[in-house]
Amino acid sequence: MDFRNGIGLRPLGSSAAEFEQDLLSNLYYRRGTTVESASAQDAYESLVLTVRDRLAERRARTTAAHYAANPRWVYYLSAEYLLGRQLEQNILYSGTGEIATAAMKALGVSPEEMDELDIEPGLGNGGLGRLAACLVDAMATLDIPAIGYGIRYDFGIFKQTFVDGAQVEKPDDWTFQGNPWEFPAPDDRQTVFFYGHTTRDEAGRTKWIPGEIVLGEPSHMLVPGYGTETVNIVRLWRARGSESSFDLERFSAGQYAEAVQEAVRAENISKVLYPDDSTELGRELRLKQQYFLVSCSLRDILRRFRLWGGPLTDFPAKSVIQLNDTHPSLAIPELMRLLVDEEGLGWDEAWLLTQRTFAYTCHTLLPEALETWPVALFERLLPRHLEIIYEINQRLLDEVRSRYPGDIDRVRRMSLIQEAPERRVRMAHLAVAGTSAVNGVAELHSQLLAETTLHDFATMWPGKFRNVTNGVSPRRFLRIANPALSELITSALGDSRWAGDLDRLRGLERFADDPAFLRSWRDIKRANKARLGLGDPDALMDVMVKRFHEYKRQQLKLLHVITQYHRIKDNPGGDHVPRTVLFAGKAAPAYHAAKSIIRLINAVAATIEADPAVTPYLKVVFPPNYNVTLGELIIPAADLSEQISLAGKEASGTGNMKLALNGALTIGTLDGANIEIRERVGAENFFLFGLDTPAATELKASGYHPRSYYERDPELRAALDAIMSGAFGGVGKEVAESLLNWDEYLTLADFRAYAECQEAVDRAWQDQTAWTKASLLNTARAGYFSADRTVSDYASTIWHVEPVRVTRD
Ligand code: NBX
Repeated sequence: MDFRNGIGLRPLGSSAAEFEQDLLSNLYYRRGTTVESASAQDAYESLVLTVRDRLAERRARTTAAHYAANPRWVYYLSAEYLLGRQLEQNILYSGTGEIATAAMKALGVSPEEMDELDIEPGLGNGGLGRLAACLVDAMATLDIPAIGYGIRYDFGIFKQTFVDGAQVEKPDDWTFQGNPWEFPAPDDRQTVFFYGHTTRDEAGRTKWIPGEIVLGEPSHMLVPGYGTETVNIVRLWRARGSESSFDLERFSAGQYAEAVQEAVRAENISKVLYPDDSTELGRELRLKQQYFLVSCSLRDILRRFRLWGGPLTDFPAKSVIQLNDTHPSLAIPELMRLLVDEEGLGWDEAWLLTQRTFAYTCHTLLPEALETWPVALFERLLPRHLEIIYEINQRLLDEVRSRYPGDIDRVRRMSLIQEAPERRVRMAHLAVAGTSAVNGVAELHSQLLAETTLHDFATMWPGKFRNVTNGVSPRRFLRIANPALSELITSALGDSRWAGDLDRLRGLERFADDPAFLRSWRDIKRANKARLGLGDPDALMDVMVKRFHEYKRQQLKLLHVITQYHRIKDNPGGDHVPRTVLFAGKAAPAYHAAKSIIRLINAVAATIEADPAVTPYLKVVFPPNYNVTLGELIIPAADLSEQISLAGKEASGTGNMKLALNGALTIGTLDGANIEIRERVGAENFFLFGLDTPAATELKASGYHPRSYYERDPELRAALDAIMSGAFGGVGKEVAESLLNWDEYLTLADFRAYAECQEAVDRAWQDQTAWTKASLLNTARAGYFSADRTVSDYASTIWHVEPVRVTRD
């Protein structure tokens, strides 16, 4: 027996009988129950273990191959991962579909029942978190040696419920039943420092004397590649108090709360995922979270580097660390601290190694979304990091001064420290300074970053700036979410290789004028609408799914819904195209304007529902708690994809890609990746409207008066008047007032163009053959938006990494 190189493993069986046998073993030996007394949860967990074991075997071989290759690794640092349910994906990736189904049948449980018990880890807010999940999936699929690092929050993104139409948040205790997908690795725990002060030791090195010490305990989930043997991992850190954090003396004295307060304080660090930055709550804890992630992950990365030996100067040759936005950007001063204070390297050498190791992805253009932290907070929580940041800044600004002598304003603008109204650290500037590549997430976004938000840096270091357009997992969002369409595509193309090579969808274009094929295509869309079960499957399913934010302009869609409602009321016998308008998404708990829009949508939906003259033509639905699982049900059912953000505001969007891939036609502005989608699917298969970025900028600069649009446009006026006069249960007046008086995102300016474009949608819908052809062409030409392409772009232009093939034996 050879225990090394994974060769000592006895391969798990691939027959149905062997799978059933293993399932029973897991039921008996791991769950400690029997077939007779097994609950559905027992069956589910045994099934998970049986599938997981097959991936764990691949994981062992992957590790062996990686050890042998000693490759350059990709470390993806992200505060968020929205992984979605694991069971169905892992059955697909492990190739156990048929045998697992047979075993479930033998056990008397159904796949649907098992999927229901498979809880989605909601460890993210929205696009950024889901992108992280799509990218780690694609890295494994492309055989790239990679680890995703993140935080194992006890509570994920809140559960959204509606009470009288208003969003009410409930905690998401996602591990209440445990998490059978996870491998705890307590022996790899790390120690994390907070607070305290710095001193110098005898050798003149800086030492950080902490005021609080917390443990980080990792566990990992498997990330298999599709159509390959590679299984990577995401490693998630959970905070714990140290052994001495429990105060036995106090406990014995009956001071129960005091006895555990230190442990509670430590564990609070990974207690809950923060909603996006529209909330002011818990700022200190949030910064603690970020440093906790960074400190644990960097120590783990260095531990791994040392497994192979080699001088620290080789570190960048063996590791590239991708920062998913600025949330993990403390990794830059932390690596400097480790190299200079702990490893004794000189500053200049450490700085070159650091810059060569890191790359930074920016996901926003909104200035208010660029993270800054009060200097005073830094000074208390991370005193050594503040010193390091000052040193980085000093050297950065020296470079600026020598490149642009006398340009004091440029120095002020580029500083890592914002001076007024309060001294704050600018994390995006830190991230640009400390990395060798900075990328936006769609062409327009990358261009605007270099022209506006990060213009001074792009001028000084033009070579650092790149674009990597986002992509989505074709497995999760087509193969798994849309099984009927997948089967049709597979039978049309002759095989299922498209799921690992999405450009193959191009082959569908041959069927664009094939009436029988188009009929099947349309039947599947109809069946997907019926499966979703919200509204008439023959109505046009008009879908807007995304986080609620004023820049995304759900309010624009709502004004159009109200206009439609008025048109139907005014002309009850008219030739109206029946539509189901579906909204889904969450608002940050403290983002009151977004919550008002949600409440108003629900009120409008109720008013319409109560009006029998209108219901045959118009229905508004708003299923609560949009998440990856619900997205997988909604996206395949969509006919129309709403991507109507104000041009220049949405970094990319990824829902837009998922919807196009599932054959929805887009109605959208020239924003984010919409532009690239339109270029690829063809302008004739895309409904374009609205101001472009230069026009929007100009309109704002020349003085925007939303009220003038209200005064000039009778339908717009009627919609806003209806809200103001209380037509929707008195709800939403603040929404209308904000639009009339401020309208930061030019909703009213784009209203007429949007309404006219929607008329073009209605006309197009009348010709079902032409519509279906456009739907098919959207799918056929969306291959570019595969996360596999995104990862291969990162690999060739930023990471410079090579795949490592994992063999079967
Ligand atoms: O990242 C999103 C962008 O808005 C999308 O345009 C883009 O497609 C997507 C992936 O690149 N950003 C995003 O989801 N941000 C957050 O969720 C977020 C979370 C925490 C926070 C700030 C933003 N503090």
